Amino acid sequence: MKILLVNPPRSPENKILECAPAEAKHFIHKKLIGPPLGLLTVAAAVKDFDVELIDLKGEYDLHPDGPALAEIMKGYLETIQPDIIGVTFIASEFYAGIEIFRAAKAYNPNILTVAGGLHTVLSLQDFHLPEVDVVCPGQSADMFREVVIAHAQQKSFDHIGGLYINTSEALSPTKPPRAPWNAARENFIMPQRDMLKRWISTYVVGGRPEPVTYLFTSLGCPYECSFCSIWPQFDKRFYQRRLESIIEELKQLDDYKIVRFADANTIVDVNFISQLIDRIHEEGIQKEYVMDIRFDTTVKHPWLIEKMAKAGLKVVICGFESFRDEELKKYNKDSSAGLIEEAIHIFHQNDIMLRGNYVIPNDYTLADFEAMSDYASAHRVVYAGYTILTPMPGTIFYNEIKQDIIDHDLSKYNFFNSVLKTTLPLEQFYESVGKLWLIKKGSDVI
Ligand code: B12
Repeated sequence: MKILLVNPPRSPENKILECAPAEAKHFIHKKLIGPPLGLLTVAAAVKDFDVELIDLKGEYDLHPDGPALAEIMKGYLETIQPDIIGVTFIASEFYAGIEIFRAAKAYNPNILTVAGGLHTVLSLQDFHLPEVDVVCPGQSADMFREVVIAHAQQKSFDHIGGLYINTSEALSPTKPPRAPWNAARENFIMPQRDMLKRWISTYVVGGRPEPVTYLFTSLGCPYECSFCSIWPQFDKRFYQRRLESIIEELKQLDDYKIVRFADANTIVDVNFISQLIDRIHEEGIQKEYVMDIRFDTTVKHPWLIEKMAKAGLKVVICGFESFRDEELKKYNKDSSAGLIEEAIHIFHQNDIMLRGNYVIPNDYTLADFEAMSDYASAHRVVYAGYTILTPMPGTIFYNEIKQDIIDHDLSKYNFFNSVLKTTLPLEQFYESVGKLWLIKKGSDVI
């Protein structure tokens, strides 16, 4: 049984970049890099089978002018000859993922196509397509394993709980309930990082030569920001990993000097993180860390930020979202904009490079852009990000606003395109967002 797991390429849609003034283009995010942690976990769950993983983001980073997706896939299909192909899905990569399945079916209609990942949880109905055979929503490495075993034994999948099997009428759920599965704790699976050697040189950030890897210390989020996909993915639950399991993973990361924590918020349980830092220290683990930390948490626990900085915390990604309390309230951010300034101060005091991210709503007028620009100029951070408030399918914000969506092209759902009608003429809106990217402290690009 030959299994092929595929990380789809990025969506090329980026209107902010297209419309930005020339001098801002350098600073605008063109791509996020990093290994596909979810697929590495799925790969580990079936490692006793013949499994290969291809990272098409990495592949296009190695060969930006490489062949088109269908052609690349044809090449891989010919060499690997898979029986099963699994793809991970987020909204903006939906069409690319489906194209991968289409290429597989065109090559050999008997290849079983299995979809997984965030978008299968948040927008299951999108997968009712002839190219898709099975959908495994959720933290589903175990389900995938059962699918592989059943397929190898030429059995049906009806006995596997939590699956959706595609029929011409509908995506049909299997009958047995989903067995309890805690992917952060008792069912944690160590990601199979050695599968990505070919692309490791592409996992670099901030002009540094060393590759970065991702690691999660928790899954889900206890906050409920209206635009966010993460807490709906985990049904509002928060799962903290076991401390020693994180230490064990960190100790295995000899190939990586820089570790990016893939948590929604790394500091939720203050004592847990404090103990984690103590253990990192005790074990003599020397790495540089990149983490997502909330600005209100930072202001509440400055001692912890100082302690983390001493242990190697170098870059923090902080969702400022807005400089206005009424907007934060609308987003259900559960925080006050007045705290941003103090948080910036705490990070800078500890020599932490801060990426502060603002989200720009579609109704911003020139006066709003001016106010945003004034605020950001007075509160500069090393790397600043200004993306567009986007109703990701399956979020609260999507449900609130879905009647106003004017663009349903999922490849635009990556925070760099407006899918809602803007108050300003569209080009002017994008240009104004693009211009904001010039407001930052340093000259680096992350
Ligand atoms: C790591 C990560 C990345 C990595 C790797 C992703 C990849 N596939 O290459 C990189 C850096 C490349 C990345 C890029 C982007 N990302 Co990203 N990323 C994350 C992050 C931080 C963690 C995801 C993760 O690893 N979770 C842990 C793993 C174990 O869980 P998992 O991925 O869900 O996988 C499990 C299950 O879903 C399932 N599963 C997953 N895939 C499959 C496949 C099969 C076949 C099966 C059976 C099961 C299965 O099993 C896995 C194990 O249990 C999340 C935020 C978060 N904290 O969750 C954002 C997140 C997923 N990213 C997001 C976005 C938008 C992007 C970008 C578009 C951002 C941008 N504007 O550029 C880019 C896309 C590429 C680009 N334009 O550069 C959004 C997605 C929103 C949405 N609804 O679509 C998130 C939720 C961030 C956010 N706050 O909104 N990202």
